[in-house]
Amino acid sequence: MTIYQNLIGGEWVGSDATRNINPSDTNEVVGLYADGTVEDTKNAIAAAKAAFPAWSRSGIWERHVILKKAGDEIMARKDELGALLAREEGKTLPEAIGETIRASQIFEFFAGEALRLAGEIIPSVRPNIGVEITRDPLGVIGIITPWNFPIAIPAWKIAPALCYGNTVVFKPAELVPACSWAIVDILNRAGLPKGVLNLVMGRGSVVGQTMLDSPDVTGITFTGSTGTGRRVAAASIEHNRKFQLEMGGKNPMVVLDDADLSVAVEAAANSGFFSTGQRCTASSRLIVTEGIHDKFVAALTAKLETLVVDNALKPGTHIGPVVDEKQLKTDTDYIEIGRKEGAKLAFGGELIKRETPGFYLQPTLFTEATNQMRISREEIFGPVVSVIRVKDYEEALATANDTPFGLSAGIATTSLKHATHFKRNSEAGMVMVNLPTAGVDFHVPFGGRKGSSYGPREQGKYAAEFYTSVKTAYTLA
Ligand code: UN1
Repeated sequence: MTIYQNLIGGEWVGSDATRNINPSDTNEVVGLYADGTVEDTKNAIAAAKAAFPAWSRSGIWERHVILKKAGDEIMARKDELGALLAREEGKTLPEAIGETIRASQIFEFFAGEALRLAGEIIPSVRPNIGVEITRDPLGVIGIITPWNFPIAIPAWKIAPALCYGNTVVFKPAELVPACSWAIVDILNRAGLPKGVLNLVMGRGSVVGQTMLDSPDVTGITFTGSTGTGRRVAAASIEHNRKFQLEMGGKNPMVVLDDADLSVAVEAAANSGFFSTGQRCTASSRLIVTEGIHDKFVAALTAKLETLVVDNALKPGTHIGPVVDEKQLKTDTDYIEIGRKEGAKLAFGGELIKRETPGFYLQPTLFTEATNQMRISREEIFGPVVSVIRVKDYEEALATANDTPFGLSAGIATTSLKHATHFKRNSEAGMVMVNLPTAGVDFHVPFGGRKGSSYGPREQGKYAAEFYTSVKTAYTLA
């Protein structure tokens, strides 16, 4: 089998490989991917540092052309890359193709942003002095990505990093190196100068740690678990380094008595269970007012009965497998915790066998949960959702906000008054009205509050806040 290597200073290197397993069919090895060492990571950082001066001064047309070419190739290969994504991560083929299209759109967006770089000219308060405000690139950006969006999250970090003139050391999650390798290969062939984008696949404890320890990494953008996020923060403070964290969620979806039942059920089923519930934007707390509670639970349960859990590549599959054995154990442990805490198991909870051996788990719905239970407070990151019954809108809003997280929040209602009040008073970074809490646009800001996020927003033109440093220059005329 071919070994997919790391890209360091424009050269493909590395041999010690790790196997990437298909969670829909654990007999299948998706590929062999290089296992980066401390030395590889140091070389990658040195290459990125050496490439920075020239790339930071490169023309905006050159950046535009490279990012556009990458976006075009990803779109042209959406079916093939989507299938690769579905094989390595386990989301369904339509979801995986959708994510690949999103990655392409992100490159197209930042190809455009490269041509729109601008600053401000402002008069000084002192006579005969002009003030210019511009944005400089940060330098070497360390990019650390999670396994649940193997192509979109790398795209939404790599594209802005390059657009604003930074160089990159990129470490994808160990479980999903295939799509990362593919987009690095695409960008490399699109004409990036040597050392501008370096790929170091491998373990967090080796590659990630070496990035954290290096004073030459001037910014780190991280999406992943809260625990690792805290380590990124602590190490970055040590180096006075800029950092951006996107961590967990325990996103609420409020369903009010006046909701359109089918809109509420569709939004809840999508947010809670699609992509196997493995999205930081997934909704795992359904906060439902008394008048609609029983009708809503009955309709959602009926909907869950129709959802097919099977091999991600099989036509007709709605929910693919859980990503790996470790995550499956976390999910089943939480199902046990929910039972012990006294929530009522209304649907699912069991492992299932399919034609191919994989990590298949039924979508699982608890009812009669309270907001104080561990299943309502801790991020599970699987297809496990709790329904919490509340009296009225006021109690629903208070319950929605009573969480250590603050990424996304939803409300299903036909009341303009409640929708408006919820948009204003939700303590989340993103609020969705009559829509799933997950599934975001590529051209507008993404991010949360409280325990979910730290630092500037990602995506859209707001991405510049992280990937650049503002400069204020005064000139005596
Ligand atoms: C989405 O819901 O469309 O890790 C994107 C995550 C998020 C991305 C969610 N950073 O799930």
